[in-house]
Amino acid sequence: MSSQGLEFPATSSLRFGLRALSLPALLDAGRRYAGNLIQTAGLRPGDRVAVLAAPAPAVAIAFLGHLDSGLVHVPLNTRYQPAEIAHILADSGARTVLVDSAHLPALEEAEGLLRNGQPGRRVLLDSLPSRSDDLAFAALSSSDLEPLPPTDPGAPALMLFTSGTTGPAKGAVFSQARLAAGIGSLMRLWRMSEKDHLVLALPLFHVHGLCVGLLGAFLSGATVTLLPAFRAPEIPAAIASGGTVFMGVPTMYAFLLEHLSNDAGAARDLSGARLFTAGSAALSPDQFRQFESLTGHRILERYGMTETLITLSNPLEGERRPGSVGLPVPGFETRIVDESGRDVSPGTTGELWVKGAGLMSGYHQNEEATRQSFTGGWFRTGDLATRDAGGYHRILGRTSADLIKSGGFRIAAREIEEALESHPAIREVAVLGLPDPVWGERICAAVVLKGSNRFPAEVLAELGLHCHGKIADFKRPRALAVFDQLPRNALGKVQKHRIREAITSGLIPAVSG
Ligand code: MLC
Ligand code: AMP
Repeated sequence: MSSQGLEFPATSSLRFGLRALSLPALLDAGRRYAGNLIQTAGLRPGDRVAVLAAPAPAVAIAFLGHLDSGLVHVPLNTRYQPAEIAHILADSGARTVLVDSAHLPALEEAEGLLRNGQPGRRVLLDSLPSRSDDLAFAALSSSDLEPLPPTDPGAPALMLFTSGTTGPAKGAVFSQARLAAGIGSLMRLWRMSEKDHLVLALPLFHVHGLCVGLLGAFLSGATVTLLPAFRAPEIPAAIASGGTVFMGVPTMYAFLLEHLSNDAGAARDLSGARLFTAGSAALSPDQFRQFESLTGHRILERYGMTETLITLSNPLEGERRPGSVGLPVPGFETRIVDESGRDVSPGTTGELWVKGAGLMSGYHQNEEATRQSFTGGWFRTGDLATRDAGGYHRILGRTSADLIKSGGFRIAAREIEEALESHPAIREVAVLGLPDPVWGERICAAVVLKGSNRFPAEVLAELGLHCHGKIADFKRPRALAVFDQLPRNALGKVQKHRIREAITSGLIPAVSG
C-alpha cells in the first residue's frame, strides 16, 4: 500500500488450525474480495463495510482487502445483541456486512430493528445464500478482477465503535497513515520482526487484537497463529510449537496463571517465547510477580485506548515495572493535568492527556463529541494517572465511575442502567464496577426495589434474564446491592463513589451471581 500508509513485508503468514496462508496469498485474496465487492455491490472508496464474524482467516483477508481498496472496515463485537448491532450499522452507515453463519441470526434481527427497514447487502462467509442478493465470500475472494485504483493513506480506513459516559457508542475513525504511525512505532519499540511468531487469542474487533496484534504482526513481517477463542491450556501449546510473542488482557493472564499453577509442564512450554505483553486493563503487580516466578518472564505492560492506539509502554530493554505502564511510545506525548487543564508536578495525580500521529481523527459524524474529547490537539483520556520523575506512568482509575472495564471490555454503566430500568422490581438503579481479581471490575447494580420482601439473589437472577437479548452478556450485572435510597448530591446526581464505599466497607452487602 502507499508509502505514507501501511507497508507489509512479504514474510508474514497466518496459521489457523491446519491452514497456513502467506501474506501475499492473504493480500491477493483480499484484493479480489474487495474489488469484486466494490463492483458487484456498487460500493465506492469511503463506504463502510461491517464485519460480524468470529476470528478466522477470512476476517484478516477482509481487513487487508478493505485497507487496500479504500473501503472502511467496521468490526462488530461478536458478543453483541441485535439492538447493539443495529445501532452500529445505523451510525456507521454500513450497508454491507460480512457475516459468518454463527452471527447471521443476530444480524437478521438487527436488520429488522433498523429504522429505514432496508436490509443491506450481506457477504456470507460460510453459509448458503438465503436472499437473492446475498454474496459469497469464497466466490468474491477467488474471482479475477481489474486492478484497484490506489488508496489515499489519509482517508478513513478503520472505524472502531466504543462506549462513552454519555450517548450511544461512537465510531473512532483511523486512516492508514494514523495506523502506520501508531502501530508501526509500537512494533519498532518491541522489536517485532519476521523472526517473531505471535500467538493471537484476542478478539479481532478491538484495537488490541486487530491493530496491535494482527496488523502489528503483518507490519513487522511476523507469523501469526490465530486461535478461534481464548482457552488458557491452548496458549502454552501454541507457544511450544513456535510462538515467540503473546499479547493478552489481564483476565487472560488470570486464567493462564491458574492453568500454569496446576500444570508445571505448561510453564516449561512458555520458555521459548521472547515477549509477553499485557494491556486493555490494569495488570496487578501480584499477577506480574506470579507470572515471573512461574515462567521467568517479566510481562511488558502497556496502556492504550480505542481512540488513541497504544500510547504508553514499559521498555523492551530496561526496567519493566509492575503496576506501571511505562513511558510514552515514540511519536506520542503525554500530559497529566489538573481540573483546569494545568500540568501537575511529578507524582501528583491528574487526568492523562495524550497527543501523537496515531490518534483517531475523530468520532464518525459526531463533531460535538470529537470537539469535547480534544483540547488543543490533546486527547483527554478520562484516566487518572501519575508520572514519576523518571517518566514512568501509573494508571490509577478513571475520572468517572460511569465507564467500567471488565475482562478488557469497555462498558458504559448507562447502557446497563437503561436495560435494567424497565424491570418491574426496580425503582432506581445505578451501575458501577467493583474490584475483581480476575475480571478487573465486576459489574454491580445498586438498586432501590419497589417491594421490600424480595431476596436479592433472586432479583439478581431475574435481572440477568431481563438483560438477555438486550445487552451483550459481558455487560450483565454479576452483583446486586439493595439500598433504601441511592446517595445523591445537592443537585440530585447519584454519588457512585459513596455507593462503592458502602459496598466495599460492608455497610451494604452485595450478593454475587
Ligand atoms: C464472563 N463472565 C464473567 C464476566 N464475563 N463473570 C464476571 N464478570 C465478567 N465480566 C463469566 C461468564 O458468565 C461465564 O460463566 C464465565 O465467566 C466465562 O465467560 P466467557 O465470556 O465465556 O469467558 P471467555 O469467553 O473465556 O472470555 C474471557 C475473555 C474475554 C478474557 C477471553 O473477556 C475477552 O476476549 N476479553 C478481551 C477483550 C478485549 O480484547 N479488549 C481489548 C479492548 S482494546 P459461566 O458460569 O457462564 O461459565 C483496549 C485498548 C488497549 O482496551 O489498551 O488494548
Ligand atoms: P478501550 O476503549 O476498550 O480501548 O479501553 C481503554 C481503557 O482501558 C483506557 O482508557 C484505560 O482505562 C484502560 N486501560 C488500557 N490499558 C490499561 C492498562 N495497562 N492499565 C490500566 N488501564 C488500562
